[in-house]
Amino acid sequence: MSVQLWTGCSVATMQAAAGTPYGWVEDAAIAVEGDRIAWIGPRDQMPGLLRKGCEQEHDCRGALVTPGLIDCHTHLVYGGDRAHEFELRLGGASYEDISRAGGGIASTVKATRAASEAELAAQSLPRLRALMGEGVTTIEIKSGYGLALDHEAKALRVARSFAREQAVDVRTTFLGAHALPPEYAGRADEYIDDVLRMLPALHQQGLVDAVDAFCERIAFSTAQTERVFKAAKALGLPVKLHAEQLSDSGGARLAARYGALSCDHLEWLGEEGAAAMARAGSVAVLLPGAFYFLRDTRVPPIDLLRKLGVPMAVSTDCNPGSSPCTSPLLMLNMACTLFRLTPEEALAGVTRHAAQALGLKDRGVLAKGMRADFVLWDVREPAQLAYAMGFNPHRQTVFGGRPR
Ligand code: DI6
Ligand code: FE
Repeated sequence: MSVQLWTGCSVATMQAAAGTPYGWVEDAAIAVEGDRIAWIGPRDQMPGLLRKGCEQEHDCRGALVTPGLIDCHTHLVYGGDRAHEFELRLGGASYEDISRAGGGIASTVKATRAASEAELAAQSLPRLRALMGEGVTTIEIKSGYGLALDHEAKALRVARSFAREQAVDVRTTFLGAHALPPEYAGRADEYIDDVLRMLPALHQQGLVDAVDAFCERIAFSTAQTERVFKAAKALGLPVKLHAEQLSDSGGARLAARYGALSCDHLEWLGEEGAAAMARAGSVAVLLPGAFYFLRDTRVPPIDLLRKLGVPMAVSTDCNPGSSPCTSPLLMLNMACTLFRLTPEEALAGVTRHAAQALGLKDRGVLAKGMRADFVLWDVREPAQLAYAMGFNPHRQTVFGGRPR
């Protein structure tokens, strides 16, 4: 047995069952064997056998340790940027105005299609590196800016390549039903036919972990979304949904019927939708960056979600149009400031509940048998992670038991 020991730290294990805020362990020891946690707890309670098998001891010198952060909703792989549209919006145009005038997602589709696979990787990698620099160890990346088989495949391959080349785990989501590509203008149902052809082809290439759609008046109807969900279910793939971002379209209720892993955005979520999510066990993924960047004023129904026991995740939504954000720490702050989450809820949102939103049972909390993905921070208490704005106290990330 070869054990790596990490000591001299306090740990926010984020275990709900621990019965302490943040699953807190003072003066902790973490024993790592291979890519798993072999033991974690107060140092003076560690079994002697583990100390004997210890190959190397790392002194964390008073660091706070949390689970590796999980960014469970991103559109990180895209070409170009939309700084010009940012200027237009500052001049008075709305996100929906720009979208209807052929800008918005469509302009990113153009840039993404024009980029070669290598160019797309080169443009996207700095964003991933920024997220990793704030402790991200697992990231979900959606397609949805290719909107044609070859370009969707290209983007998903780029996303998958990051898992091989960087010390990070990547889950890929097919978001073919993100927007109507220009060549299908006025023919949304025919485009959905195309999405239903793309999905099995991409799945066969091993590029799809889950299926998402944008259910909204500027995107796809519930009927169109349901066709995509049916196809996903037929392939045994889990679904999730961009739901009730700009209006209450009934997306959450539909997604819940298909046992969605998560419903995301949710500014316009009503009682019925929330109740359906609670029954289905779907996670509410909150995206305060998009809320902030679009200067939204309608806050997701946080009290209702709390009352119904719907787990809340928090994510960057990293994308060029509504949340050009590569900072999970800033999202913690905004989740607290804008949505009134507690710092503990916010941190659970990028750890335990983010893992649940991706259907991953081996991470998100620090406990025996879990993946040894954790972060050393130069702060004393976890609330400091949500409190500061634009300050990064990240010291080191351990990914699969190895310092990154
Ligand atoms: N909702 C969003 O906020 C992003 N996609 C979506 O379905 C925005 C994507 C973009 O504007 O490029
Ligand atoms: Fe999104």
